[in-house]
Amino acid sequence: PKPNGDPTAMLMKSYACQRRTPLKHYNSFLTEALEILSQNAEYNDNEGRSVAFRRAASVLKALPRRVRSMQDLRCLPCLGDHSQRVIKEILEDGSSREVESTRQSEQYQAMKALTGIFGVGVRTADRWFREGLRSPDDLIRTGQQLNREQQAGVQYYDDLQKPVTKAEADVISDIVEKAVHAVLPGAEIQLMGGFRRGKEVGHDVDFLITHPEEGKEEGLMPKITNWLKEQGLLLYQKTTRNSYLEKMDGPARASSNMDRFERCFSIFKLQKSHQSEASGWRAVRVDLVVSPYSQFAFATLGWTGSKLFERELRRWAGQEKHMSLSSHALYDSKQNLYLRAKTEEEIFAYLGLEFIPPSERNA
Ligand code: TTP
Ligand code: MN
Ligand code: MN
Ligand code: MN
Repeated sequence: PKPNGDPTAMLMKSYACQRRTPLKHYNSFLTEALEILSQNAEYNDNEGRSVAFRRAASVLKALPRRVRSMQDLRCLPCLGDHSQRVIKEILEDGSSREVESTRQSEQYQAMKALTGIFGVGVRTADRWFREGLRSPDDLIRTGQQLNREQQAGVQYYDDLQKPVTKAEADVISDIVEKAVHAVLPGAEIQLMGGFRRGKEVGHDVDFLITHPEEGKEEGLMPKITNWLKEQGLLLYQKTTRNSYLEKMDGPARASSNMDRFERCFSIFKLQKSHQSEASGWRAVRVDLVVSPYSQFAFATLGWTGSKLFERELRRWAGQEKHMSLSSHALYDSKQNLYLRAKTEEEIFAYLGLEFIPPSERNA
């Protein structure tokens, strides 16, 4: 066969933001393995390695069929030696020794349990691991100093481990809509994150809030959280003020993935619909973000994910277009100006990318 005879190989673009990645795909048996190695690299503070495995997994998610032999991988981008070795072993033996020993390792399991606590990042988890701690129970038992966020994380650990269903997300959407409209009529609320990409479950529920009259959204978050508190719907909340100033934060900092919107990391008390269940409610993680109307398209793009898709968009903007993309703005370094956009479609167009709908951003 001709070297370029495989249409799959020819069509596979190297940036995830150039490809369509559906939620359901044909290669979970490989991508789950690569993502364990990615996760483990992250636990070991090796970001480069972590991203490399994640990019390799993402390429396989975009394939239109199951990989059956190494031949199927010819000409595919982003598959380094290490990823190929892992794939080869799985294809030949059914599993990879490196992946299985990682999965079983004490460090991987402890880091997974500890970073699984709301408010605990890799650095804190790693410090605890080196002190001999392995689980939330160990933290309680040894009386570890915890901040307010981590205390809530430990307190609601079991609930927050359980996936949030789409049905639960819809109930939360109704509550958030009611709260927002009670304090600011005319405000617009959009479901973001994994649920916007069509996921059936998530680890939290994400919302973006704005108002068509610029300025009306200022100081909105405390009003929303107060309303929710009065209704007894909040178990925990921490609000951070908007700290974005275009002149100071624009081009220089725009490539950072942390945005500067007014936001609230919270835990909702969600009443269960079936009273037969053992307890009448469960805890659910909810992220609320408020954006000025003029930045809404950028915020929408930035908060839809997936995380790899976002990372690849920013990399594409910087490396291929000399632009700087954030959840606030798109800055063109060649023309020295900010590019205004009202829709996600316009942003893709500025970036010279084909529009990818949210359901195909599951990179
Ligand atoms: P997440 O809620 O962390 O991820 P998710 O919704 O894709 O997946 P899950 O179902 O597990 O909840 O983040 C949602 C999006 O928000 C993600 O694309 C990145 C973006 N985001 C920011 O822009 N800034 C931030 O500080 C965080 C935490 C997320
Ligand atoms: Mn290697
Ligand atoms: Mn989410
Ligand atoms: Mn979130």
